[in-house]
Amino acid sequence: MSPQAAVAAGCSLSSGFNVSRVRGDFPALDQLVHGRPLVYLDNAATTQKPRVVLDALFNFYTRDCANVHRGVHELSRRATEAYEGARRTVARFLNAAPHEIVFTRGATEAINLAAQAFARSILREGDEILLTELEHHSNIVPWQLLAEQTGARLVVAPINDRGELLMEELERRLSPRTRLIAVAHVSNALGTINPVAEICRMARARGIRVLVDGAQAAPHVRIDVRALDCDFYAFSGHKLYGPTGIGVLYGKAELLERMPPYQGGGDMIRSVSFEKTLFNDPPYRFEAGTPHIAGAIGLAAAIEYLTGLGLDEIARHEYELLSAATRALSEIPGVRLVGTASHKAAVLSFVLDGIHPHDVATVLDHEGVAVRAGHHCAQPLMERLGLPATTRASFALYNTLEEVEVLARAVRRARELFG
Ligand code: C6P
Repeated sequence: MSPQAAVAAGCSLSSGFNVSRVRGDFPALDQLVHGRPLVYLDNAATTQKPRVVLDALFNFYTRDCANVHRGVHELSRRATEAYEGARRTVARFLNAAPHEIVFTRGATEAINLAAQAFARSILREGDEILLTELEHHSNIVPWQLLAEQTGARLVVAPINDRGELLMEELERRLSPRTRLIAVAHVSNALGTINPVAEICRMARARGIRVLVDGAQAAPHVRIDVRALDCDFYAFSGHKLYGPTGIGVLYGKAELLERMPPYQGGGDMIRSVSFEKTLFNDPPYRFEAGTPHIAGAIGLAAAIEYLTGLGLDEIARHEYELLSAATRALSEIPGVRLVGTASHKAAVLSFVLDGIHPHDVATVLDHEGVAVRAGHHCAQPLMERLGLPATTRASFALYNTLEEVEVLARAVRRARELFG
């Protein structure tokens, strides 16, 4: 197929990925916003949902709605089978075992769970937790709370001006008191893909535990927790085309087994008396109360959808979008790209000379283009970069090269209006 024919057929040039067909799977994309076709480029905040996910939720609530692990009746059996099937799907997606998969409300709760149920018991006064300058607040504040509770202290590894981790500096900050490294796999504000495998290797050699915040990696990067050899891996379903309110904490089995519960309640126990409670095995020990059953089922449908399309095909398509958007915005006078790491996933942050990022985002919204402006819940990073905020376009598998052109036109329009 010629490049022109590929574009006409809705195929991404390098990958043969049929984006027109894919877009048909996402009902929300087919709408006008302020009279213009929606160009949804706020995917790092949350993604739109394919029909298979909506159907999975609908089917659960219309046919199989029951609580899990409790009833002997048919609907409860079906709900339990679907919920535990979802756990197996997530385990395959991460190359983990099902009993290493804890369902949480999202990446934030997953990190809090690891902090309170694991790290709290290994930290002593004066111990160190190593973070990086590009972390999301969800991978800073839980560790700060824990530091206050235990007397541990936070140590921060720096980045360069392109938004890349300075690995020698990171290594220099590892001390005999470092107990844990908590690092983003992909930066939400810059798109930098961090060398987490290398970080895990460094940590392993020193007996340091590693938690990887995979909230922005899971939709874009193939994840293999065994190959990474991380101790914990956290992500959210809603950034991965799944429902909100569901997320995952992967933890190595040997660690989960040693960990005390995070919360108390039903389903996380083996037996309860007023004198003593015996706790259930992992992962149930960490899932107190009725879980988000429909959410887990919807997440599994999203993962099956993604893997059906092909994770490598998706990555190629998104790389093409990011490259085209990087070129298009670089050509606009007054645009400065923020985050130019050599290894990036589908995020493009930028500032426009003399125009506040919120004003840029407002003009873009009027053109039908949804982006995020602000500090992106990464205030220490913004401070490091000397910026109050950026405008951020973030891409997903259903975005097109035509949408990249609409984005670039809308940015030019913002410049005309405010410049
Ligand atoms: N980032 C963004 O617009 P939750 O809210 O639990 O689903 O995910 C938290 C989180 C953790 N780590 C990273 C790297 C993230 O990007 C996020 C969420 C969104 O960038 C909302 S602030």
